[in-house]
Amino acid sequence: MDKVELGIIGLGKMGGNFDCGSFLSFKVAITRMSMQLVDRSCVEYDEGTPPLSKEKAEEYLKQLSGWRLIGSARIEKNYDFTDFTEAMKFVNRVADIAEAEDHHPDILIHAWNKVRLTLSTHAVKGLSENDFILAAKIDQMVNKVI
Ligand code: HBI
Repeated sequence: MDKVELGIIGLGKMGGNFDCGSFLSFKVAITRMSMQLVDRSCVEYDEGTPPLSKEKAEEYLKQLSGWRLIGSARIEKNYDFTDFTEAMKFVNRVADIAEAEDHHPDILIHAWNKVRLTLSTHAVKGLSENDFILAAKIDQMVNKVI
């Protein structure tokens, strides 16, 4: 990362028409890439943004715990609770995180004490970094509560 930044700063000093806007968005992209998913925030995607490749999704999955890839278009995790009340408490905590990030999982509460969370991004018609960021924040919440 240092090398990339130094290269770009070097280019700026060389003169010519250096585009500061592109430089800044490049720097933001590089900074995001080097951050842990859990420390990042969900973003809004422009129309036409492509979904993540299966390879990239598998790479991000390594930062999560207990989530699995379904095809290449969604990730899923199943939870078992002692009873319905505990399942509901969990779902409400997930709802708070989802609202704070403006990114929302599909939530299935079934068999009175089980929850299935499914994440995908409607805007990209598949998986985006938002899905992994939200999943990482849900994992962190679970680890804090237990
Ligand atoms: N949640 N899973 C998911 N996917 C989306 O594309 C999505 C969302 N929540 C809110 C939302 N999109 C948009 O309304 C905002 O990002 C603007």
